[in-house]
Amino acid sequence: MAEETKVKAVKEAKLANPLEASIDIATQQMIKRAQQLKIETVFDRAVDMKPCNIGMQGICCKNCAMGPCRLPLPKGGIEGEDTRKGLCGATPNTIAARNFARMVAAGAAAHSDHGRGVAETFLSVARKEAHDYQIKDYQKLVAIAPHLGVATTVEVDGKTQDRNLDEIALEVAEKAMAEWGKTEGELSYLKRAPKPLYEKWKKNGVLPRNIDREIVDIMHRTHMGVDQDYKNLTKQSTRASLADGWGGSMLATDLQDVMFGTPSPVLSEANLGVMKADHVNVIVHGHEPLLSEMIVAACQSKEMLDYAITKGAKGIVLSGICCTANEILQRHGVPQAGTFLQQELAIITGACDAMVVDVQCIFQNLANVAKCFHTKLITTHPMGKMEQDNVIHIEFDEHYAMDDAKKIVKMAVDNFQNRGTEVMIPPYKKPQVAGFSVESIEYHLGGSFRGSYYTLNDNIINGRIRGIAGVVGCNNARTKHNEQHITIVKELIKNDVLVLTTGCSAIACAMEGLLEPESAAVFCGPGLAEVCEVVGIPPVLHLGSCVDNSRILLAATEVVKAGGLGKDICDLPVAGSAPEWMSEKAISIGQYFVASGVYTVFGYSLPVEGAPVFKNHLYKDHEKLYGGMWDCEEDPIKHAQKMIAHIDKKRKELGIDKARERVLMDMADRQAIDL
Ligand code: NFS
Repeated sequence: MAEETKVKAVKEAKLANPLEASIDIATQQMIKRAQQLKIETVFDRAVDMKPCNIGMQGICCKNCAMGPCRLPLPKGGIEGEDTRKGLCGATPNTIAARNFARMVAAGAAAHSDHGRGVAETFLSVARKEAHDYQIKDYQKLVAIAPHLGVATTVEVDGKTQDRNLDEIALEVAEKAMAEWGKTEGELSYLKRAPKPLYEKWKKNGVLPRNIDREIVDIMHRTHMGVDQDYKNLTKQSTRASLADGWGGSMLATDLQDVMFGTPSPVLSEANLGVMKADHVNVIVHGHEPLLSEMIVAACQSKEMLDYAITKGAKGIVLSGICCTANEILQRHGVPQAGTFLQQELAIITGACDAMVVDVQCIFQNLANVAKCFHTKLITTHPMGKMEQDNVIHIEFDEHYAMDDAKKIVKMAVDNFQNRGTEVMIPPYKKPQVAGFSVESIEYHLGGSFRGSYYTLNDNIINGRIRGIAGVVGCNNARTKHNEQHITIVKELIKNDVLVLTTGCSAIACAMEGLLEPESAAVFCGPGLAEVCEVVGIPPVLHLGSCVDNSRILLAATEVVKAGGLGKDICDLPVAGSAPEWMSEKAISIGQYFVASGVYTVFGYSLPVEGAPVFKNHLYKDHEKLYGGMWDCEEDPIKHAQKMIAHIDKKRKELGIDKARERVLMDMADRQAIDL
């Protein structure tokens, strides 16, 4: 293309309307700022390029070179027999189920490979080869050991004694590593699920054998000419997703807790306004906390702080984007600069001296944006490099973790003096209380004497808390940034539904002030407001990153164990939601929530619309198989109301719907309820 035409094409590209792109004022201001500086962002690209309608419906097959075969639904729907087929004869159901399975495989691989990295580092720690890390939470180590078949006591002279902790750590590390590739048996953590759920998985033939195998299995069976039965394909999607939720993700969470500490409530802040113009700003973005844990320590070290002062800065502000942000927020109270869709905007402030990225959810366009400023963009993972020449690669090695972290922070400090005059940090941020975990919920909601889930269950039974919702997942530039998350969460808490949140949804809630305990009085129904005020918690509990969705599975299991609300997760008045999902990881999460018995509603659109029979399998048949099922609803109020309707259906089945009508019960009321 001639240079002139090229420039014209760029000029004619449509620009996003900031007010339509986001509900967040800091984001709106920065989109405007980017447009003034003629820097293109994802928001502009989203108005300039529309998604492919056939791909969106899930019915484009590009698994062989006879295609891509595209099987759009005829206008007005199918009348009579559905005769659509690809060159090989693949039906829309086969194609959509194959595409769905590949999304599950990619999502499970991303979470589980993250988990593998953590397990490898943990093994180095247990072998005393990675000196910058230690075991911080021995209590958790001892708690998870039996689930991996590791004994925590030994018999000496006929007496039972506690086993040496170093020995336990080493065996836990080895057993954990084996989960990715063991040749026999099934994943060890599956038995942590309620027994009826485990039995359902067994009956349906979906107990994962090992983590890697279930992912490879999907890649094989979705190759041209293998599995051509949407039900059989989806069965394998379930198996691989369970290997993620109850395998790779759960191991990642557990081992991170053991090494870096199990989260407990912390006070922090969220949104771009956490950056400071007179400080060195380091932003970590991505997913794996191995390096970012070290960067936290390096940024807080006297050596680096003194160094920053010699360079004319008042200090160092570390903040995070995406799930890395959630990891270091939960354990250290490090503030969050923003969600997935704000990554380019953080650089456009002109005050980001270094952005350090590892894997997942990182825009390649960050490199183009960084070129317009002084920002050093540093990739750190052997798997995550960028082709642009302004990107610096510093490969992280867990054996020299602190050295690597200091090198990176020093680079940011040295870069402080290179800032241009174009600094604009939007002055918006909100305080938040984050840092919840299965353990800290038990402590907070269980009361100081009991430390259990009984009090939570009591409050659900007596109707003060109508139910529990997990609201999780991404931003998607095809929806208004944060609008769905916030509208849905507000509607849920208004109706006395306690919300557990992770991922970018949690950051969105924090930016809106919903993670402040004070928000209970403003936004909650009377029952939930009362519980939150008495206990001193926000109505939206931040449980961490997306791999920490495993915490939601275990919290639900604890609720089952505490009694009075049925025998399985599918009996509970709970529902799940990913309002603005975009990543393949979200599909894997959705599938393991559904297969664990949770009614799960996605926003935006699911790639199943072009294959109605397959869609019906996910939305209806799954309820019979696992007790949970998929749904999709774009309208946020209807979305929340569908979740509430499901919660009410479960309350009715449990016979506690009457309690809700009265909400506050006396002793006689309680005795009248036959559970
Ligand atoms: Ni989850 Fe976390 Fe955010 Fe979505 Fe990406 S950061 S792992 S995938 S975008 S929630």
